[in-house]
Amino acid sequence: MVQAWYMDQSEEDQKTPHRAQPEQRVPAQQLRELGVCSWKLNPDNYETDPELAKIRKERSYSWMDIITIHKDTLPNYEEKLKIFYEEHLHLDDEIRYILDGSGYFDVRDKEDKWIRISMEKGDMITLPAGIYHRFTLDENDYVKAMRLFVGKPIWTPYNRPADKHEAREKYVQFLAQTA
Ligand code: KMT
Ligand code: NI
Repeated sequence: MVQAWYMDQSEEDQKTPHRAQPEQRVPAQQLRELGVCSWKLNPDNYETDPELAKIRKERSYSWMDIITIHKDTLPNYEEKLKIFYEEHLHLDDEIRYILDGSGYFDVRDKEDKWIRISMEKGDMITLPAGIYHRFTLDENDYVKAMRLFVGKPIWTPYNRPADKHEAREKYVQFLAQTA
């Protein structure tokens, strides 16, 4: 299971864990109530892995590419990291599978508090359309991730506030149902 915890209030270095004190872990069930699903897979044979193939088929994750985020490999590294860490939403699900390295996805809970999800090699996650979130590298400064998509990818981030989008309104309704 992915490890997740509530964040402290400090705005310093985004790459550090920022665990609230005392520690407040977030179980997978609570993430599911936010519409966040996760899986643990074997990334060493991702090209032939039947488990990955099954998830992709069942959920129509037909499109994929692989992104490597490291200062020497990603063009406009600093600028992209900044964009990834702006609080935003998308009109579609954001699906990521960590093939190597690690990083953090932060999501807002029902009370608008930040939950930090630690993503390590073998972790796959789906963030639902309309959820406010952000991404950062951790102190290892490196991640290689598969990006999956239902249909053709649309990467557009809508920075907060973006409450008038239908995807957001639908997501808020979804949250109310699981309250
Ligand atoms: C995103 O949308 O935040 C990214 O693609 C970056 C991270 S992929 C691990
Ligand atoms: Ni995003």
